[in-house]
Amino acid sequence: KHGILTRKSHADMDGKLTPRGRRGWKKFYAVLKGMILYLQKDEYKPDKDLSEVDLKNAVRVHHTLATRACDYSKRQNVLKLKTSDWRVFLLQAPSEEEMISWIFRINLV
Ligand code: I3P
Repeated sequence: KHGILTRKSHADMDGKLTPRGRRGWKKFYAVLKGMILYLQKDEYKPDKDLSEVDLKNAVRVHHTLATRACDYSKRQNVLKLKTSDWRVFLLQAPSEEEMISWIFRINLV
């Protein structure tokens, strides 16, 4: 599965809140492949190698819980990812349908 997702980092690897200055929203081209959600700067190209930044932004979604971000109301169609290493991300999808589809697919991994 792939598509546009806009990400906000809420908590870091240690479970501590992401500090100010790194809490902004950023748009990515997301690709879910196997157990990894790649958040890429540019559109998916099958033959192109991932950049170092793309690899750094990739999230292992094994044992990651995706839910609708019910407690976040500033934006629409936002899902919440809680990873097995205690990171928390908010991801905004372009539509409710897309948000539900991402939640479903991530929780299947
Ligand atoms: C953050 C940025 C986010 C905002 C966040 C700010 O600043 O303005 O858009 O979240 O508020 O800290 P920075 O880019 O300097 O990290 P919202 O869009 O959800 O308001 P927060 O600290 O209350 O999460």
